[in-house]
Amino acid sequence: MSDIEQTLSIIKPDAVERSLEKEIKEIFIKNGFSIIQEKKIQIEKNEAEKFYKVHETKPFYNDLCSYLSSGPIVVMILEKINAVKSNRELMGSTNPKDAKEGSIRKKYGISIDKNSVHGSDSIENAKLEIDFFFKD
Ligand code: 3AN
Repeated sequence: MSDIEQTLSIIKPDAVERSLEKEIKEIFIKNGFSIIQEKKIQIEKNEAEKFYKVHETKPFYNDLCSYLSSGPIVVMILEKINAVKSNRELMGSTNPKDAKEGSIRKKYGISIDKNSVHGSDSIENAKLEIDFFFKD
């Protein structure tokens, strides 16, 4: 049995800057996702640090947080059966060079850091990430 799930997606600054927001949303919709909520925001670096806390020991943490807070982003709650896994497949590998043909990162990603989209990596993290951006 498969469950309807929600996952958090972010269209990152590199993609918003290149006006890819509409195209990327269309890809989600064509692939069966419903966009339940969305907002365009710019976050402060300290908020990015909280969001990416799991990566705080990584060498790229500081640059990653600076980048996510460097410009507007679009955060969305996506819903679909098996949304978490389905979104990870649709996004492709973290490094666009390794991402499979037809994936969002293959098509739009510039580099491992400017990889155009974020997607939750587990059901638990999806819940935490949705709360992070959408709990009032
Ligand atoms: P994903 O976004 O595919 O789940 P994670 O969770 O391993 O990948 O990494 C979070 C983010 O950190 C990635 N989206 C990417 O922007 C950045 N990142 C991951 N690995 C590297 C790296 N080796 N160098 C620079 N940035 C990285």
